[in-house]
Amino acid sequence: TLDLNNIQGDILGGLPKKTETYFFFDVTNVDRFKANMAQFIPHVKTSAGIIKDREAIKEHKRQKRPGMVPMAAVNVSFSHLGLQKLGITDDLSDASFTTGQRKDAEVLGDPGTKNGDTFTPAWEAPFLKDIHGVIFVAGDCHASVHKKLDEIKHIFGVGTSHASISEVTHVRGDVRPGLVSAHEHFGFLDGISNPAVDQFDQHPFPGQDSIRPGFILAKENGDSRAAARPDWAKDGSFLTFRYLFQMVPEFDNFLESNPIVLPGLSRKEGSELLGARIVGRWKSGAPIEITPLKDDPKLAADAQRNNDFDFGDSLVRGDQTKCPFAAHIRKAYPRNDLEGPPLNADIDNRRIIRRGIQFGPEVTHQEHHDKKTHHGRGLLFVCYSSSIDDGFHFIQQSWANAPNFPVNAVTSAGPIPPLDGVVPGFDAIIGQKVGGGIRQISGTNPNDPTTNITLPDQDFVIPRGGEYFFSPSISALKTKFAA
Ligand code: N7H
Repeated sequence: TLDLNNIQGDILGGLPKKTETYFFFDVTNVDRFKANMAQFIPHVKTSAGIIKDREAIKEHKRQKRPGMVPMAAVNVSFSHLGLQKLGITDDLSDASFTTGQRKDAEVLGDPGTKNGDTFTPAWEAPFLKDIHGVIFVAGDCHASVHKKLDEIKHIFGVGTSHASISEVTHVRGDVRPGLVSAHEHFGFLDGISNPAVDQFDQHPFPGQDSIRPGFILAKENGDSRAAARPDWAKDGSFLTFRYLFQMVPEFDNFLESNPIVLPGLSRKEGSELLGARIVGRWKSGAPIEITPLKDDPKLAADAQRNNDFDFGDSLVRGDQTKCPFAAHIRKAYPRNDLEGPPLNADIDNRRIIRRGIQFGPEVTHQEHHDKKTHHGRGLLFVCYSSSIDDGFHFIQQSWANAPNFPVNAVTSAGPIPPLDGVVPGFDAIIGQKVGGGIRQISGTNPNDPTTNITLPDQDFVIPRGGEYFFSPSISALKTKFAA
């Protein structure tokens, strides 16, 4: 069984949060840092702690107490540069992690400039610097998080002459207000589909795939790289952080300008349908594979049904009527397109656990009127897996950015046969065009599935920073990172 007292809480379960601050730091004095870590570690929220917090929240609701349970939970994660700084030279057996995201950005397709062999992504300045680690604090409100973060900064002497770390930058995420609190900035309900992890998620929802813990946690059952990894890596997980800006008025304008024309649909409904077909779910969260032409908010709100689908044999038949092959959720997790016949491929190693949070303000009247973004907003994208190479890096490069995928996808079980005349195109949400060209997707019109639609030159999601980290177990924090 998993030792839930030894695993950081954001990985399994997720830190309960209305707001979250990511504090990126460099280690400036290794000896002092290791000494400070001994004081810091008791603050780290474990997966067992998360279960207790959930119970407290449930009890609070059951007793109909007002407001929210005051809460602030802390986790910590280190980059490859951070490990090097601390003199930890073990190879964690993940090329993306070792390379670091700044150097990986060209392969990911991030915009940037090339000077000779050197690619510099068009990121915010702090993310172009070396980052050793990130401490993140999630909580019920800004006051709880500030207070906790101040305590943590105090432990490391931040800003004083005896500091052991210095701030590189910090970013704050906030869930959106009111009725859209669980929705991301384009307006779609998020956080519906994550894999269930054996031994932790006891009661998976219908349609929620169970995976062995080793696909998320290093050196657990299922980790194909276990043998190559040092013992202390056990029960740690790689954290991918991406600072993703979303061009919301531009996205809305694209939908408004290109409504899908179908008998009986108003222009507005045609625009909503286009959005749903780009994502694979309606804004409510209802999957279009189950309800292709009309939203179904009741279905969306029902956790027993809202993830209970696969794509049937539609890929084999080349049929995009219900869900385009390039819909974001189909590109990022193709379900039985690969796992079903004829390939029966095992893609559990592509699964990630997503833990993002929104940042930035709501769209203003002015932005809506100008159809143009004036204020930065988007997603602090975070995901966990026991390999970045097999998880985030692969999904971004080989699925989202690859116009042909899943047609002609080559898996360990063989290739998918080509379909006459159908090129699925990019993932319109996160697919990046890598070196120019136009971005197209097919299958947005259910009545005319081979017609391509061309996406605007400017992507709707723009990466402006990021890094790859490793979130060690509590015992590893004590033995390798503290003195
Ligand atoms: Fe995505 N969106 O609003 O369109 N994502 N995503 N994502 N995403 C999902 O099923 C979104 C991003 C995955 O299991 C939903 O929980 C946005 C990256 C995966 O069926 C919505 C951004 C990567 C899934 C969005 C963004 C992924 C998924 C449906 C960036 C990895 C699960 C809600 C700003 C490379 C698929 C849900 C499944 C779902 C959106 C980023 C991957 C609405 C706006 C970078 C694996």
